[in-house]
Amino acid sequence: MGMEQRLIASTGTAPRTAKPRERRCPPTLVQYQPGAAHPGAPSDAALLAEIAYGPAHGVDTADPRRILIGTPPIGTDNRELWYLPEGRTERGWSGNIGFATGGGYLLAHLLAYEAPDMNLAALTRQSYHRLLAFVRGSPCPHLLRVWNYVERINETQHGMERYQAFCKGRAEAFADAGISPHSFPAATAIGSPAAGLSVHLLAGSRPGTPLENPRQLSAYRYPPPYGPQPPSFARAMCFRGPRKSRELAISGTASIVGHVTMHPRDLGRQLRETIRNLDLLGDHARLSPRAPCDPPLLLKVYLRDPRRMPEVAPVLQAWAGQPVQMMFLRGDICRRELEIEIEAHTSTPHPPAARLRNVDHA
Ligand code: 3EB
Repeated sequence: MGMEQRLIASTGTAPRTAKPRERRCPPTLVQYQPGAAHPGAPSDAALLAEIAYGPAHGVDTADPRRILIGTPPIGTDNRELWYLPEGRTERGWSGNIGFATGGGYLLAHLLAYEAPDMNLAALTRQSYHRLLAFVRGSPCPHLLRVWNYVERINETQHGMERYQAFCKGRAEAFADAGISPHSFPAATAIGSPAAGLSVHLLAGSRPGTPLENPRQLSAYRYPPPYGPQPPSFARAMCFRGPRKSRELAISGTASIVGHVTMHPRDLGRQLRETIRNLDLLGDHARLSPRAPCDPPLLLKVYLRDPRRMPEVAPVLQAWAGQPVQMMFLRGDICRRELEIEIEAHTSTPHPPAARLRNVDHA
């Protein structure tokens, strides 16, 4: 985390503190920063979003860039900052959709509640209809990454798990919008006791390249036992970041091989299986093994049981190497037997790391 603060300092007006051997990498599109959300509005014009995590979902009507997600932090507070190194964001509200956009990216979000005449499937379909229409009508019509937070995701209702109802509504909205599985975004879907359905997304002016994991069946091909409609997401999305960096957004990844849950309720083994899945996705896109000058790897870890965090952190730290920014959140994974889900993000500067390594070794 210290590293990324230095990076920001080195591009701003602050005095240069770089030591001779320190690497210079450009500021990244997204970063995790320890600490609670600022009480006031962020002053930075280039900030796309400031996402904080706490006991409930929330939005800030005064500043649509600020959202609160109801998956509480484990250990330290963390904020997630989406940031354009150059340029200004425009922002506003369109109905219940809050948005900020700039430099070819769009961050949009929505928080909606079930009602007597609107069950979770219907609410999800309606919410996605609105979000997809808004994205399609914007200068950034290509979905890259979506986060979904679903109230009581593991409960059964109307003979269906609520996660399945969510998947049904989402799949119907994608079908209605004419979005085929080959254009599905990377995604996370996590449960919490927090009231409401919270969806936030990143979209771009240019499409990304979705990636699948050869070790896992594509989620959109999961067979019927998992629900009437399979989940609508890609395992990862590769896209151009600011200053031509290469961004890799890896979806929530769990201990699933093929379509089968491995090591039910065994956190230690699930962690290792999840790492194998992350490794394989990373191999595709050179996430792992990591070159010495690769930019920070961001890991967001959702745990069903927050007390297990001390077992998980050192394993991930050892696997990832330095530098890594880790955020631990308390959340319910969409299959009851799953204890852990991990999402990741990396940014590789342009020109590629090879040139930066030469500088380092000079
Ligand atoms: C899985 O691999 C685990 O429904 O959007 C991970 C990431 C999972 C995203 C989603 C679900 C979703 O099936 C669950």
